[in-house]
Amino acid sequence: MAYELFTRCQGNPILSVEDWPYKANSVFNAAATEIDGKVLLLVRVEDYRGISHLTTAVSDDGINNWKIDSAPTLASDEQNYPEEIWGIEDPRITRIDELGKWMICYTSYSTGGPLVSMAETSDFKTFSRVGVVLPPENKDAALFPVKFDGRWAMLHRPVSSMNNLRANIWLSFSPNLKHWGEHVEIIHARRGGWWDASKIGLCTPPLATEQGWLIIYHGVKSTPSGSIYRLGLVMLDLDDPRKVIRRSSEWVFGPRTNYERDGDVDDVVFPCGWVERDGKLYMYYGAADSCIGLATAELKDVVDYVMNCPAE
Ligand code: BMA
Repeated sequence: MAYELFTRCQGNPILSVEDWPYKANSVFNAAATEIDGKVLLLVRVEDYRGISHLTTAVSDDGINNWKIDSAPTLASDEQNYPEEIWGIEDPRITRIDELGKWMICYTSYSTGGPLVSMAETSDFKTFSRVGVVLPPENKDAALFPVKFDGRWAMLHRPVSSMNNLRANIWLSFSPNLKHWGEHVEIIHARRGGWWDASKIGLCTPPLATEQGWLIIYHGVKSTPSGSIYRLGLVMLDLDDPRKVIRRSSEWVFGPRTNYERDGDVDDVVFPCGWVERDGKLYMYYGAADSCIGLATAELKDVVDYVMNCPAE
């Protein structure tokens, strides 16, 4: 029997190009947050040039009746930010109460490869760019919502040419959200036949729980017919997120349905955001780089699951 911690929404995929108010090839890998009691997704939209931009979709219940911006909400500004020349992708949103705004980490597709850019907003209508915060090749970045010993912290995923491009998750610190240092590698891709042996990367931004910072990461397995993107859980220490407390041995969510197995890139589930409402986690994920699915779980069950996993 297939057992999964998360339950797919019956209406999946909850968003696809058929819902889009303007011409688009695919909509996927959406960041998520709450604003004015509604769920807001910042969706990666790929146009017919193959270039991505970001567009908001807002819903009262986070499931139905999405109000989608009629034009791109945040698109490349290659005049002022040349690193965005081939598009902006895969955003992660962090609400920072101390600053009274949201910070967005996203991938800019530059001529030198993917890199990490950051922008801020207080309404998801106007945005102000911080610019490039980490050079290529790097992606899958998200901020913590609080400071640690007076400095901000960000998870991200640089790629090294060592070991067949195996890629691991790093943590860095900053006094001002712009200049980053104290880099430390904290979560490693496994080896051999493991589901997360090829590459790993952060998916959802860290969520504070009593037991620690909960994150979902993706693990890639290379197979003769292509890569499979699946999801695992990690708990980081609440006071010192450099410490990994727990990590799931098994994947907790993977491509299973038609819309996850078959698309522009087959066999991909890729969440960039989640929200917690009344103890329930709503995980929004890109499916096969083509549409957006929703899967839910009780936060308590997810925390219990990961706390029963082996210590790292
Ligand atoms: C990753 C990212 C994601 C994408 C995934 C599968 O490297 O680029 O945007 O969903 O590959 O194609």
